Amino acid sequence: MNWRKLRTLILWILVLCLIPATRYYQIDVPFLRFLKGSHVDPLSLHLAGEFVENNLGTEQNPDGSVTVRMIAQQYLFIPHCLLLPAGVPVHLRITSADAVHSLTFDGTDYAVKVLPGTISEAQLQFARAGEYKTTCREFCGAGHYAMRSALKVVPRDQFPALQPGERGTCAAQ
Ligand SMILES: [Cu+2]
Repeated sequence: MNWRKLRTLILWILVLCLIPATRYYQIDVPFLRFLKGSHVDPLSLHLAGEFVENNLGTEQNPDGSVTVRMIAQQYLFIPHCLLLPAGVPVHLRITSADAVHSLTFDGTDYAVKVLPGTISEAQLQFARAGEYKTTCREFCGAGHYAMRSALKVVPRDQFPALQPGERGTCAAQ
């Protein structure tokens, strides 16, 4: 092989490596999730499994952190108003019942892409108490512009002590 051919070959390898590198967050993460087995059936979310209605909302963990389970669907986030304590780690688990959505909290940099069939996980933390608007930032259909919910962050000592099976939403306050 002469130098010219080798140069072309190396260039092609570099170009081919660039494609997955720039698309990593679109391709590899859902694919890895699929391999890990964290997929759910979007059609039976409300009927059985982790995302049934009485399991949605904020769960207190023994170590002081909280786990939040949510569903994004056209055109709302469930629970519609989320209640969280300030300054504790939040493990978010969210899935979609239909289209691709993106969960964002106004005033923060958090953005979680939500896809039907897989569970999106994210680690969040809200340092200050206050109300944040929860907006969908991925066009998901005709009612997308109205897909807004609320997040209420309260000081740690004002967050209600939940029983093991109990889930916190704004109604719990
Ligand atoms: Cu949307």
